[in-house]
Amino acid sequence: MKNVLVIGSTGQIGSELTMKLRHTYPSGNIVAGYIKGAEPKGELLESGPSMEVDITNAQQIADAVKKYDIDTIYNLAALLSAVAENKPLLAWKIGIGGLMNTLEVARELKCAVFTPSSIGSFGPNAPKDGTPQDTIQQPRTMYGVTKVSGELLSNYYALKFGVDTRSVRFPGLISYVTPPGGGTTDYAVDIYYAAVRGERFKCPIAKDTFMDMMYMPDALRAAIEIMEADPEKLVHRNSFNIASMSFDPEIIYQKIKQYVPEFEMDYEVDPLRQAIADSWPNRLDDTCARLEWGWKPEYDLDAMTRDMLEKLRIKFAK
Ligand code: AKB
Repeated sequence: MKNVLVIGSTGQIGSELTMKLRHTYPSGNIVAGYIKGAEPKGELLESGPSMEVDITNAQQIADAVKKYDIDTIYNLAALLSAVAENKPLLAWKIGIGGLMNTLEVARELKCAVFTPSSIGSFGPNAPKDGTPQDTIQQPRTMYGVTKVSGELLSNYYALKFGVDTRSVRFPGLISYVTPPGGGTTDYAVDIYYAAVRGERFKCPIAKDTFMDMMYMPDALRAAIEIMEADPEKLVHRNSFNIASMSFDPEIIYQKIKQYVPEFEMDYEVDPLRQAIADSWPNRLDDTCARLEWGWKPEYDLDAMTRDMLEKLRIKFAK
C-alpha cells in the first residue's frame, strides 16, 4: 500500500485514518476524498492531497485513482444506523450504490478495497454473547442490510474478479477528535463530552444494554493491519469480527465517575436507538481475526477513559 484514496475522509473515521495513513506511508499519496459541504480543513487539508470524490459518482472515483496512481481505496462513506433508519433510500444509495461504484473502479484499475462492516450486520437471532465469526446475519435495520449486502458484494468481487477486498466489523467507535453523527453507539462518545463539560448526561440507551465498543486508535490500527495482512493466511475477507470491550451505560458511567466523582447521569431512552441496540450482539468473538492476521486491541475501558478525559480537557482548554 503506498497511494491511498480515502473516500469520506472528513467523517468520524476518515479524519483520523487519513492522518494516520499519511504518517504510516510518508512517501505515498494519501488522498483525502470529500464531498461538497464537507471539505477538509486545517492539518487534514495541509498535510496532503485532497479531491472531491462523491461515492455516488463513479467517474470522480476513477479520476482520483488515475490521477494519483491509487493502489488502495478506503471506502468510509456511510450513513450511521439511526440516520439510515430515517433515510433508507439514501443509506442504500451510498452504502451499496457507492460500494458498487468503488468495486467496479477497483476491478478496472486494480486497487485493493477496505469497506468497514459493523456489529450492526447481525440481527436479533444471532447468538448474543460471543457472537461467532460465521453465523446467521439477519439484521432488522437498513444500516445492517447494507452492511451484510456489502460484505457479500465485496466477497463476490474477490472471488469472481480477484479484487483484493478486506474488511472488519467495527464496534461503536470512541474518539475525542471528530464526533460521530446518527449512530446507536454515539452515547459512549457523548458521555465523555458531558463529563468534561461538567454537564449532567441524559443517556439515550437503557441500563443493561451491552454493546461492543472500541477506542479509535485500535480501530485505525485494525483498518491498516487488515490491509497489510498476508493474504495467504486469510481464510475470511469480508468481514472480520474485531472486539476490545463491551459495556452497558452503567459500567461506563461508573468508570467515568471514578475520575470525575461529581459526574451525574440519568436515562432518557430514545426508542429508535434502543430498538436498534436490542437487536445487536452484546459481544463479538474475534478469534478468527486474532488467528488469521494477529489482531489484538491495546485499550480497555480504563485506559480509554483516562485518555479520553485527558484529551478532551486539553481540547476544551484551548
Ligand atoms: C452505529 O452506531 O451506527 C455505528 C456502528 C456500531 O456501526 N457506530
